[in-house]
Amino acid sequence: MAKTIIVSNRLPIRVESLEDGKLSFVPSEGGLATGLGSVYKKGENIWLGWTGYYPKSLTEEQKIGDYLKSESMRPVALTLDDVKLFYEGFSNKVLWPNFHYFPQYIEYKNEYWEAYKRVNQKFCDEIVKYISEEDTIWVHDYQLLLLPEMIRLRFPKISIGYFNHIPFPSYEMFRLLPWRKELLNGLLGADLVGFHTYDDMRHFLSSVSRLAARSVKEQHVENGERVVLVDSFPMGIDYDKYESSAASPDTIAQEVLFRTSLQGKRVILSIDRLDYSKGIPQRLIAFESFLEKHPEFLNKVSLVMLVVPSRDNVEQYIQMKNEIDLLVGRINGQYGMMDWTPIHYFYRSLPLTKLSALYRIAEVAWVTPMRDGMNLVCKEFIASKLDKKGVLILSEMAGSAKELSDAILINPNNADKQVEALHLALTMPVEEQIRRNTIMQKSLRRYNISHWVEVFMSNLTKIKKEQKALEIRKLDKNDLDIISKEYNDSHRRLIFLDYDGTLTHFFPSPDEAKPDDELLDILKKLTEDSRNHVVIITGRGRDPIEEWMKDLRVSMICEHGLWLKAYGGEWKKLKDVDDDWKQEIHPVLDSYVSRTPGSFIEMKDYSLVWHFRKVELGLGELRSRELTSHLKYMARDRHLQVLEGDMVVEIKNFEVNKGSAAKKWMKKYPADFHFAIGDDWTDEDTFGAMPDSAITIKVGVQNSKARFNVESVDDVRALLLKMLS
Ligand code: GDG
Repeated sequence: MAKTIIVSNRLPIRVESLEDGKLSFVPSEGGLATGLGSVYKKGENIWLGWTGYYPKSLTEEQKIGDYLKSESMRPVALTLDDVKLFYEGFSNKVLWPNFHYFPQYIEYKNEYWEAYKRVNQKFCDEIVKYISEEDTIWVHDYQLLLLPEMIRLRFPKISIGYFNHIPFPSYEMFRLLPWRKELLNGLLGADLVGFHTYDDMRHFLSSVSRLAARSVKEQHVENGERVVLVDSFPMGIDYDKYESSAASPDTIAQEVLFRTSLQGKRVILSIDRLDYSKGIPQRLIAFESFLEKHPEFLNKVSLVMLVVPSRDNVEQYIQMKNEIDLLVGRINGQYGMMDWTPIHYFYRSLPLTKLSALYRIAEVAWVTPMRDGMNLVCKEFIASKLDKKGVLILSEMAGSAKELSDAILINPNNADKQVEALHLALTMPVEEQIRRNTIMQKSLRRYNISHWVEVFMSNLTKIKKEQKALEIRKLDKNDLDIISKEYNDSHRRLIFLDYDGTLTHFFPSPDEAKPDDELLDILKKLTEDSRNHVVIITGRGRDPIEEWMKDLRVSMICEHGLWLKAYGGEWKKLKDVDDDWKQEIHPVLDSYVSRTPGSFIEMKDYSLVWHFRKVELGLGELRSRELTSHLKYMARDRHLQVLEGDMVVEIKNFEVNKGSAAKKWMKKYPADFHFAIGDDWTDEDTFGAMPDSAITIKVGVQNSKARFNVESVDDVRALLLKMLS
C-alpha cells in the first residue's frame, strides 16, 4: 500500500540517558510534530530523521530502534563528525546566515559542503530502504536541500514535497553561495516546493530562472520531463492546543504564582530561541531607551524575557549570549529597585503550562526578529488570549506579519519606532485590543496546522496529476494509423499549424524562414481538399506570412492571435489592445542590444521581440535571463506577458494569445476533426483551447498539454503526408 514518509533532520523526539543507565524518550511538543502527527502515525506511514543522541552501545542502539519503530519513526544515525560539519557547519554556518541575511557570519568552507552532500546522501540511503515508487515523501527544511534530487534519481516517478521553514533569500544574497546551483537542483528534484510567504517563493523562482537556467512560468518550473510547482503555505499553529492549555486549571494556578511574584507589575513578554536572527539585543536596547523616555513606567512594567538555549557551541551564539547577559545586567543595575526588577531573564526552556501562564499574564508580546521564516510564538500568544485582551508588537521581517496585519507592525531596525510601539501597546484601549485580537484569532483558528498539512498535501496530489496530463507521449505507428483513420472518416476538418519550429526550422530573418518546396507542396495538397480548413497560427507578423501563403487556400492567425484573416477575407483584430507601453519598454530592449553584440529587436504591431540567435554562445542565454527577469518586473502592473521562445524573448499584451484566437475560430467554423500542432509554449494555449477529442501534437520532447509528442520538423512533415496518403 502507498505510504507517506516525513523526513526532517531531527525526529520529533528527544532521547535522554538517565543516571541508572536507562533511556528516556521525550516526545516533542512543537507545532510541526503535532501537525504531522495526523500524517506519520497513520497506517504504514513513518517519520525518518536523527534522534539527536549518540548511542553508547549496540544494545542502546537496538533499544532506540525498537522504541522508534513502535512510534512510527525510523532513525538516521549521525556521527559526531557529521553533526559538526553538516549540521553545525554547512546548515548553521552557511545556509542559516545566508537565508537570514547575515552574510558576514557565513563560513565558506568546502569541508562543510562535502559533509552536507555526504549526510544528505546518508538520509537518502536510509529512506530508500523503506520506499516504493507509489509512496509520497515530504522533506522538511534547509538541512536537506539536496535530498529531493537524490531520491528522484533512485525513484523517478515518486511524489516528493519539500517545505522550507526559514526564509528564502533574494537572488542577490543567494548567489553569494558557491554551491548555489547544486542547491537549487537538489530542490528541483521535488514536485512541490513550499515556502511560508509569497516573497520567499518569488525569491526562489528568481534564483531558479537566473542561476539554474530553468524556464519559469508563473509558479511552475520546467525541469526536463517534470514540471515543479512552487507555492506559499503559511504555517499555522495547533490552535486548540494553545487555547485549551490557556484554560487549564494547572496553567491558571501557575499564573497566580507568577502574579504574586511580580507584585502587580505589568508584563511585556519576549520568547525566542537564542539566535542572532531574533533581534534580542536590539529589543533590550529599545527597552532601555523606553525606560529612559517614559519614566512614568518605572516600577510599573517588567520585561519577562525567555531565551531558549540553542546552538550555544557556535561562536556567534556564545558572543550573543554574552551580549544579552551584559545588557540585562546593565539595565537591571541601572533601573532596578528593591521591589522591582525591570527584566526577568530566563535562559532555559519551560514546560507548556508555564509558557501558557506567561502568555496569559503578558499584556504585550514583543516579537521583533530581524528575520524569521514565520514565527509561531506570536500566533501562540494570540491563541492563548481567551479574553481577547493583549497587544502584539510584531516585526515586519517575520513571515507571520503578512497574516497578522492587526498587530502593531514595526521595523526592528528602527529603535525609535520600537519605543513608540511599546508605549502605544501599553496605552491601547481595551476595546481596540479586543477588536484586533478578534480578527487575528478568527484567522489563526481557521488557518491552523491541520489546514496547513491538508493544503500542502492536496497541492502535491494536484501537481502529480498535472504532471500526468503533461507527460511526454511519443507518437508511435499505431497512433499514426488512428490519426489517419480519424482524418479520413471526417468531413469538416479544422487544422491549426504553427509555423516556425513546426513546419520549418526557426530562422529569425524572413529570407531564411521562407517555406521550401517540400513544405509548399504539402500545404498545397492539404489545402486542395475542400474538407480541410487550414489555419497558420503563428507569432510572426502579418506581412511575411501573407506573402508566403499568397497562392494557398489558407487562413492566418498572426502575432500570437492578435490578427486573424479567414481565407479570402480581410485582416481583423482579436480585440482592441493598446500599445503605448512599447515606448517605455523599447529603450530597455535597446540597452540590451547595445550590451549584447549580435542581438536585435523585432517590432511587431503589438509586441516587441529581442532576438539572440546570433549572439556568442553563453552570453545570449545569460543576457536573456537578465532581460526576462527585468521585463517580468516591468510587466507586472501593465497587463503584459513575457514569453521566452527559441532564442527570443518577447513581450506582448496579456489578453492576446493563440488560445483565445483559436477558440474564436472554432466557434465560427464548427468541425468534426480538430488538429493542432506547435513547438513552443505559446502553442500550449492553442492545445488548451482544443476540445478533448482533438489531435494535439507538440514538436519536441518536452512536457506539454498536447496528447502526443514528435521530435522534429521532419516528423511533422511525415505525419502530414501520412494523413494525406
Ligand atoms: C523555525 C523558523 C518558523 C519556545 N520556547 C519554549 C517553547 N518554545 C516554542 C514556541 C514555538 C517554538 O518553540 C518556536 O517556534 P518559532 O516559529 O518561533 O521559531 P524557530 O524555532 O526558529 O522555528 C520559524 C518555524 O520554524 C516553523 O516553520 O516559524 O520562522 O525559524 O512553538 O512555543 N516551548 C516550550 N517551552 C519553551 O520554553 N514548551
